[in-house]
Amino acid sequence: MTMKHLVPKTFLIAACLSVGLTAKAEDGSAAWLRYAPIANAKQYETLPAVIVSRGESASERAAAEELRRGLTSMLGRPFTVAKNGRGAAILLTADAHLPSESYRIARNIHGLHIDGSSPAAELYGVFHFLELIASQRPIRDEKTQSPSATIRWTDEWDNLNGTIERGYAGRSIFFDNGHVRADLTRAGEYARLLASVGINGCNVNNVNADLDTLSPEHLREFARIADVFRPWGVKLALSIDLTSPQTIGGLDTFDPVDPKVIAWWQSKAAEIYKLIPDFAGFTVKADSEGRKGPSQYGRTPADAANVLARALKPHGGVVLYRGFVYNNHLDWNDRKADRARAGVDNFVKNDGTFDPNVIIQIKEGPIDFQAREPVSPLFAALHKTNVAIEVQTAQEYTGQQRHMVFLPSMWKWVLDTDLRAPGADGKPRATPVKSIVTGHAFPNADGSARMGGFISVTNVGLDANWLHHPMAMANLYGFGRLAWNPDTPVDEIANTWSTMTWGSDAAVRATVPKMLLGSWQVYEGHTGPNGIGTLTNILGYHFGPGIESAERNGWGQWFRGEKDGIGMDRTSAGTGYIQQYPPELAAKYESLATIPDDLLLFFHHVPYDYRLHSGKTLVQSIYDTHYASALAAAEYVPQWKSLQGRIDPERYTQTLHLFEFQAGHAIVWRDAINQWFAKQSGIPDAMHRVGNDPGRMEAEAVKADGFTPVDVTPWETASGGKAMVCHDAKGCTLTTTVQQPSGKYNVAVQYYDMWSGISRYELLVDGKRVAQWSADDTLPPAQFDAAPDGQTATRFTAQGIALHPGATMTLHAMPDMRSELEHVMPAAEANSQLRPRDYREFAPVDYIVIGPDGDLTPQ
Ligand code: GCV
Repeated sequence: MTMKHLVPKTFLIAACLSVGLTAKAEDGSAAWLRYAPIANAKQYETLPAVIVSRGESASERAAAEELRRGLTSMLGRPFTVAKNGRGAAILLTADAHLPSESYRIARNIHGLHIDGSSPAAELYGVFHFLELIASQRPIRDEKTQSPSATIRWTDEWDNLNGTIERGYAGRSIFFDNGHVRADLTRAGEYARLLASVGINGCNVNNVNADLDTLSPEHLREFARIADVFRPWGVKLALSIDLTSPQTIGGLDTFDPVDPKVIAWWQSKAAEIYKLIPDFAGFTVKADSEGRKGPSQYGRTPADAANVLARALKPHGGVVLYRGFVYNNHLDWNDRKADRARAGVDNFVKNDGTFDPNVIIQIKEGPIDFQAREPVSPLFAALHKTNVAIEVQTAQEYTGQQRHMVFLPSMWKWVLDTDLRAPGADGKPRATPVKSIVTGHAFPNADGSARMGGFISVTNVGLDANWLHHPMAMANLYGFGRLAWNPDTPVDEIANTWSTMTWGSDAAVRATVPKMLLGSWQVYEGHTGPNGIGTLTNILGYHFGPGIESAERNGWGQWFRGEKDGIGMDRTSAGTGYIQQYPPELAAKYESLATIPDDLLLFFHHVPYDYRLHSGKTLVQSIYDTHYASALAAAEYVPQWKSLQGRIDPERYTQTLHLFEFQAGHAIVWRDAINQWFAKQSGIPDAMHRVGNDPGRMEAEAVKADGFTPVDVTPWETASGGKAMVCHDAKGCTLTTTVQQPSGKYNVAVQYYDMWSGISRYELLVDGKRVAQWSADDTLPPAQFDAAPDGQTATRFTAQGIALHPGATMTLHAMPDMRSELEHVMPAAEANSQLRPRDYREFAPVDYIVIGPDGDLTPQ
């Protein structure tokens, strides 16, 4: 008798009903605004069913409609919107006495008031109220809520051709084929999401701006985006190229102090504001990574920023001038050269010369969104200049939305880092980054807070769920929450986001936030240990391991892994970078006695057997951390599986596949880094794990038919440095004889899945097929030709395969031999400047591993 026959029928009906209620198919597009029915709606039964809003503006109408929609859906009873009302009601009102962008929620005998200082603030109040209901919190009078800073923007690196630089979730929601899309529905929905977490600006085009961004034709099109943003209180901003007066204006110069250039910017600003009266402003990337800038004329960043600022000022606009100015042709042989120094070196001399509507937009760390870097010293170096922090929700260096990495944990660490900048008396005082970017640490001369803020490079795409990995949306949500209030605890962000996104089932609530909250450290643990920066392929697309790509070139992301030791010496004896921090913090970083283990290699060059504060040697700590973190990543799979049936199947399955991918890729990272350190240091793993992988059979070592060996570059991204590839259109096989005792095993195949081509694989035991799969892109879109390496390495695991000693196990692989012409070129490429690629994929295989629990254990 099966279990099913033992279960009472009534129980089955109830179970089906409850699953049916909570688990309907979803595509993730609703993000955290799902408004799922809540379990205990009764607690809100006294909430009046009439929403009274007298406001006429589009934002006030949007606020009232949002409230109606959310409450009706969550509480399961009808709510209506009225212009006037008798009796108890929820009243949405404008209250000009409240501070700018602020709202207040209060109850009185007439019902409930949500008051906002502006229509957008009413929206913020409504979204906050809906969040309280979604998380089933009590409704109380709340004190006035105000944002921490004026600038709360996302930057999207979208190109007019519809591609997105460092975008990992499909093509642009704004642009296609050189124009603004005809259908801007998604852009409007995005603005609604942004408003729900208090974001008030969105820069829609790449900071590497198309040169004709400011042409009259494009400006008219951008105005349509501003129109769909407007009801949600989100203002449009644009990235511009400083050469515009020359490239599209036809002038013979773009020298910012030239009167013709000044006049050009003034007239361009007037043209923009005619079309977009609430235009937010410009973002500028100049003198950086090939973008031209004021240095061409011997002018300063302030000269350039101010000419724009003065053109925008009469209309109320601002200039976000990026602090990301550095030389990417540094001399690797110069031990004093240091990219990290660039921010302070380039900007501190201009402190106090920027206009009041200029804000310097500073990346959180001195390099470039690495898994961990110290905070940028530029935050503490500008005392008379507005500054904002730039973080990256797009996970360029942190797993590209194929790994779960909850970035609010990192951002909170950054925002809470106390730079200990001296006060007027010269003594160190509390100056955490959050106090600087909110304008309080270095106020204006009259004591008022400087303009400051928060920018997130977000890069949402046309994928239904915006960022591809459902868990990545926690980062966008968390960014908004921290920008509104940088004191928001990260566990509160994780809990609320999880409940709104995945529902209030107790097991889900107990599991998801826990997974999120440890995930940054897990990722850091198997990718970039001890402050080394990045070990990803910096010359490619920044995803998988490619350790030495950071060395011996002009990009300056060096970690100087040498025979005697590893790490950048940034002490006074080295590049002197540490001295850019205020003295108290500089002293802490300068001394080996006080430098934290997790930043050691960013600041110091130490031997591989250097003893950390943890008591372990550096190299042993690296080995251990990589095994522990890969194991932690692997555990996401069973943790997530424990939630099956408690989450709608569509999002459950998509997320499961991503966790399975992450588990495999964490092993790629672990082995690449550990093998590299073992070779480089010559110090073996005290626990004999590195290079000793029980159950692993190298593809090049088993019986091969048709396959031929290839060297993989870099060597550490293949087990043994080699893989097998199949150039035979009929297919190739690898055959091995099982040695393991009889039992059920997970069998994992480590292979390479290029963006181009779809190879097919089959696993057979004693001639019977036990699994089959296609190599059809779990990976983020490649921006360069793909090859077998750390970006494309992935694995498939066949679970619970019955094996016995002497059984014949065969891997049969069919390469994709179609030529470029036979493939339909993806639109992304047809529109881009990318090189034509080789579409063939020769079914590359690295190794096969048989284990009692396959890829879920450290091998
Ligand atoms: C938009 C890094 C990225 C670039 C990006 C640049 C920037 O270098 O890899 O894609 O360019 O940062 O922030 O300007």
